[in-house]
Amino acid sequence: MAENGTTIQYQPSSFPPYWECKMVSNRPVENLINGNRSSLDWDKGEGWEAYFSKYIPLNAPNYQDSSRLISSPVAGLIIEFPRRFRLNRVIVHTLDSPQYPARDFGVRDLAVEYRLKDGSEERWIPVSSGKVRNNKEGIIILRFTPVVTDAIKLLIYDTNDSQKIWGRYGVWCHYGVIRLIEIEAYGSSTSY
Ligand SMILES: [Ca+2]
Repeated sequence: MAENGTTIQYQPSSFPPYWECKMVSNRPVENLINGNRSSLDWDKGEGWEAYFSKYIPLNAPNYQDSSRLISSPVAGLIIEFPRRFRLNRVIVHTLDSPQYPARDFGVRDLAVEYRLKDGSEERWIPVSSGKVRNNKEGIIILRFTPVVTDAIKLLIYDTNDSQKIWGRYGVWCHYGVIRLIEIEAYGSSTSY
């Protein structure tokens, strides 16, 4: 997608102010739109890898409720197109190879939203059937009712390697690694 003017950026998740989240990535996020879908190139630097760790501190309201820790995404990836397109399919390639199988190293829970511009306002709207839970596959195909938009957002909620523990200081901790190879969007080639 990159060659036609499409861009991608990482967006830190907006958590309640009493949460803490850290993200570390050493690979360019542009690897997700470079046209290379091969997990076999992972050790050559292909793909995007981001370490996340998320905490609910002890002084947060209802800090014992661990379900809240995974009900908010750890990362958003915004893909902006040079024009508006009618889209009905997003394909996400997560790391999946004999050495790094998706069931152990891939993303597990994710969702797709599209940008709706209404005058000067813009909102992110979930696409229909745009959520995936407990994924173990390397290729994740999301089909949805067509939308006309100039941007989509992929939200990552959880990964297959993640841990959720009751930490020694009495805080819930959720940590893991996002490993993706490529993100593709399809629909009509007509501009709107
Ligand atoms: Ca790629």
